[in-house]
Amino acid sequence: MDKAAKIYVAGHTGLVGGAITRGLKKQGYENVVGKTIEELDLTRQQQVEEYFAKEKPEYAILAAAKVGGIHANNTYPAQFIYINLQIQCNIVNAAYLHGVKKLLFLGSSCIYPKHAPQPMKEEYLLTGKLEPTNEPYAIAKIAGIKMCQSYNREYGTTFISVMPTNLYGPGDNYHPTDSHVLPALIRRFHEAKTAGSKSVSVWGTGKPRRELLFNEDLADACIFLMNHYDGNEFVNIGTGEDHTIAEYAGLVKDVVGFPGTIEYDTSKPDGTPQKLLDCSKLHGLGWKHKTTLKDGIARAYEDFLARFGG
Ligand code: GFB
Repeated sequence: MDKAAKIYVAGHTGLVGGAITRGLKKQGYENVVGKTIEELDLTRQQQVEEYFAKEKPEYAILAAAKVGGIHANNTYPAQFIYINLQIQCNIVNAAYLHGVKKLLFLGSSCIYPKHAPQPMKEEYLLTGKLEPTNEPYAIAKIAGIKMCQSYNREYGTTFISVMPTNLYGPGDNYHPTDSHVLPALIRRFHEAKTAGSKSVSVWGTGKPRRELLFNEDLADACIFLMNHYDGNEFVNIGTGEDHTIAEYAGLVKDVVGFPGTIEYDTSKPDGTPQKLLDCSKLHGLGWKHKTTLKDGIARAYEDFLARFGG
C-alpha cells in the first residue's frame, strides 16, 4: 500500500480497528479514514454504499463486528449472527461495487470445530461441529470468509481473510459480564483489590486452554498481510502458545497485585476445551508476534487504570 493511499478502517474505535488505525498512522500512512456508528450504521446497506461512493477508499479493513466473550455470545445469539452478517454483506459488496483494490476481513478462531486437533491448521475449517456457545458468531464469520473467496473467484477481487486468536489490549471492553476473559479478569481482580475482598471468582473450571494475542501485534500482522499477502486462503494469526484460564488468572492476579485467593465458579460455562492456532503459514510469510504475555497484560492493566481507575 502506498503511504498516501486512502485506507478505510471499519470499526476504527474498537479493540482491533483502533489498534490497526494507530499502527497504520505510526507506519506513516497518511490517509486513514473511519466513521463512528453514529455517523454510519454499517448494518444499513444504503448508508454503506453511499459512503463508499462518496469516500472512494482504495483499501478497506473490516474490523467492525458485534463481539463479546462466552456469556455475551450465549446471551445475544440473534444480535451476533444478524449484525455480523449484515456488516459483512454490506461492506464486502460495496468494496466490490466501488473498486476497492484490496480488502482485509477479520474472522475469529472460533470458526474451527469444537474438537479440532490442536494446534488448528487453516484446513480444519468445516471438518466438524462448532462450539455451541458461539455458533451463531462463528457461522457469520465463516460466511464472511466464503464471501471474500467467492467474490475473488467470480469477480477477480483481492479480498483476504485473517483468523485471529483470542485478543486483549488497550481499548478493550471491560464489561463485567459481556467482555472476553482477560479484560473481565483485569476488572474483577482490580475491583477485589480496591474493595479489600478475600477472594475473586473466576468462571468455569479454570482448565480450558486459550491462546491470547496482544491487539497491537494483531494490527501489525494485518498491515503486514495487506502488503505481503494476496492469497485466496485465510491466514491464522496467533502466538503459537496457549495457557489454562487458571494460569491467566494467576498472571492477572500478580500484575494487579491482588493478595487474596481465587475461587472457580463451575456454574459458568467452560466453552471449548482448547483453542490454539497453527501459525506456520503466517510465520512462513515472515511475521511473528513481539509482545510477551507479561508485558501485554501490564499494558492492558495500565489502559484499564487510565480509563476506569480513578
Ligand atoms: O474470552 P472468552 O469469554 O471466550 O473466554 P471464548 C471464556 C473462557 O474463560 C471460558 C473462562 O473457559 C470461561 O469459563 N472465564 C473465566 C471467563 N472467567 C471469565 C470471565 O470473567 N469472563 C469471561 N468471558 N470468561 C470466545 C467467543 O470464546 O472467543 C467469541 O465466544 C470469540 O465468539 C472469542 O470468538 C475469540 O474463548 O470461550
